[in-house]
Parts: sequence; C-alpha cells; structure tokens
Amino acid sequence: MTTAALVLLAASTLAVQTAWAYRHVDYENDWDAPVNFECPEGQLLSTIYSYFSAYRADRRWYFTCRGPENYGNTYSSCEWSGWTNDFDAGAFYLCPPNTAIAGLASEHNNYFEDRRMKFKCCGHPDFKVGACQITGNINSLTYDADYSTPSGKAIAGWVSEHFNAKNDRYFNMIVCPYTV
Ligand SMILES: [Ca+2]
Ligand SMILES: [Ca+2]
Repeated sequence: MTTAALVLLAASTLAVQTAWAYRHVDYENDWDAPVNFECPEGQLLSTIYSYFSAYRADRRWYFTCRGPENYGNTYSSCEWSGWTNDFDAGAFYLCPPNTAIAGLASEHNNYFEDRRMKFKCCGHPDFKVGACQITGNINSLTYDADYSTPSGKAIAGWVSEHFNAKNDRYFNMIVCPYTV
C-alpha cells in the first residue's frame, strides 16, 4: 500500500470515529426517559442531534431552535399531534399546512426498545410553506443523527423506519422552504 493510500485510510478511519463523537451539550433526555422539548416562542426547530447506546437500545437527543427571518416574536397558533408512530413501526408525519415543528415529545419503551414521537406544529398568518422534500437518512443505524436546517427552510415532519435487529431507526426529516 502506498503512503498516499495509508493517509487516505487513516483519514477515512478518523471520519468514522468522528461520527461516534459524543457532544458535550445539554441533552433533553436521559437514557430510556421521556423527551419534552419546546422552542422559545416564535422559533422553529433547526438542529437535531442524537447518539445511540447499544446497551440501552436508545438515543439521547439534543435540539436547537431558530427564529425565522423577519418573523416577529410570536406564533398565532400551535397544535400538538398525537403519537405519530407505533413502537417498532414505520412513521410518516407532516405538520398541518403552513406550519412547522416548534417542539416535540417522545417516550421510550424498554419492551419494544423504541421511541414514539409527537410534534408541536406552529403557524402564523404570514408564514407560508412551499414544496417540501425528504432529507434522506440523517443517520446510519446505531450512529449519530445530525441535521441542521439551511437558511429559509423549516422542518415540518419526519419519515422513519425501525429495525429490530439493531433496535434503532433511520430518521429522515421533511424540510420545506418558507416565506414570511
Ligand atoms: Ca431501552
Ligand atoms: Ca425494537
């Protein structure tokens, strides 16, 4: 193997290790415990990060929020969904028209070794959501999930599939351009 190939191999190994890196942030939940997260008034979910424990068969979650540009400080209406998935089952959820995610809640079940999720979707008379797209997987099974919205886009739902062999999920976010 040439020196260049070894450097490439070392670099790719480093990249894999980086994907496992624990972030020193304020996680919203302990292992196997509920998540109850709401953005500050007038802001929308913008970063989703989590890391996985094979021992717990669970993820700890960290979120940040961002105020849409020129949006003002309040929402006129917010609505919580019901549970958007069953344990060990797939998920497809999209917020009501012209709203986006400003909070979420989830609970873990140690029998199924899975979480179910509900979402808080918020709107405003001037907030208009355009054509949404699905991100593709934001994680590999058992690896960190990490997604941040680009400027001018908001998260309005999720698509997910659970795999019992790893007791983990693939997470895809539904991301939409908005105008205000
Ligand atoms: Ca567990
Ligand atoms: Ca499971």
